[in-house]
Amino acid sequence: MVSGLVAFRGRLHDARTATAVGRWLGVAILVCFVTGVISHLLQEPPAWLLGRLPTRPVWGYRLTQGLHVAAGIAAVPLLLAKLWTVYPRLFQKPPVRSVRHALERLSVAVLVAAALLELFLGLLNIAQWYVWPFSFRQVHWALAWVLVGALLLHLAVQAPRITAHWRRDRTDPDGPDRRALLLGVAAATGAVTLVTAGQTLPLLRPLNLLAPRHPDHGSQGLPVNRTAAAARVTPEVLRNWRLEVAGPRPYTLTLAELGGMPQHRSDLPITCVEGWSADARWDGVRLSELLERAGAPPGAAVRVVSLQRGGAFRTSVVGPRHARDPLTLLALRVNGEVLNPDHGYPARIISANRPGVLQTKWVTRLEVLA
Ligand SMILES: Nc1nc2c(c(=O)[nH]1)N[C@H]1C(S)=C(S)[C@@H](COP(=O)(O)O)O[C@H]1N2
Ligand SMILES: [Mo]
Repeated sequence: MVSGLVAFRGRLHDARTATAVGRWLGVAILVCFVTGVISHLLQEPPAWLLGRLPTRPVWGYRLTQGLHVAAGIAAVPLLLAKLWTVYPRLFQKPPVRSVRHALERLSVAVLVAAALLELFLGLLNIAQWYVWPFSFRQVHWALAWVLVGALLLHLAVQAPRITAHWRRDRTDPDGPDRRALLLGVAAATGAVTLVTAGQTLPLLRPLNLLAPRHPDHGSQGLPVNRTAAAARVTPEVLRNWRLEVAGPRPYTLTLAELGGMPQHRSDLPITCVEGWSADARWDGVRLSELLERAGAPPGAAVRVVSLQRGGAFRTSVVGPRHARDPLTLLALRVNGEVLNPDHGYPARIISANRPGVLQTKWVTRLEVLA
């Protein structure tokens, strides 16, 4: 190793430290990956899955997406610590010793680049900073597979070292330097988790200092991601609102007629993919009753169409189980008040164990799907 890097030798940069930090990072990435796959499948279920998506537990998606974002945030200090630990190896000389060595280094380069980019995109997304021209979700999804593939390759290549250093070496005990480093990394990881997890964990709410969202800041006790103004749902657009239900026996309802139907109550959280979630009390008409009235067959799915003009979340599909679930409402009220325009006045979908992006606001049309 060249002399300029001497300061980077020593046990803070050895395989034992790299293994210790690496396994925490590995756990965080694994949690992100598994929960990310779940989130992706819920948002864009393939046809075979749509009819099988579970409606319980009602807090399922809240848990998995809360974990996804918390583990992603925790991975940031872990990744930085890991890179700092292996730093001398990233700049070793000569850069390439053999074909095998070149391939190994190339896989590490892919791993580092994918990990940095994936976490960076995720952070920008939870800050709602959509500065790129591409679809966040498609890129985040594709990169996740690159990252996991490169990680598995890395684990395979490094397996002998990892197993050798998994346990503490009794002949070479952790000195105060390594203990201090690992403690510092653990403290930093714990701290960023504590000051952001309050966006989904009610217990940690008072500590929610850094998360972009505070679940109880916002009108009617809920945050708003897209306002009526942003969706161009103006008073003129709302003036002649009707609910159209298209199916074997199509019909149309005014708001007064909808309000005259039996009203039901659901206590359900909204869980945004960006990691915040909040409980709310919803009142409205059961989706299942609206569909029955249209003569929908029992296993039918429904397309929900919003008044919103354009945009990816203008429509959503409610799968058969959710369509039949007594908790799924076309909600007219939230937390005891008529929905305000930002929360989807006059009517929105609310359902259990589903991502927030599918809880379509400003609903004007339901289409029974064959
Ligand atoms: N029509 C429509 N519905 C929508 C959205 C949207 O952009 N357009 N955003 C969704 C997202 S991303 C979330 S998290 C929830 C948030 O609901 P809230 O604003 O009432 O809290 O609404 C969903 N419903
Ligand atoms: Mo969302």
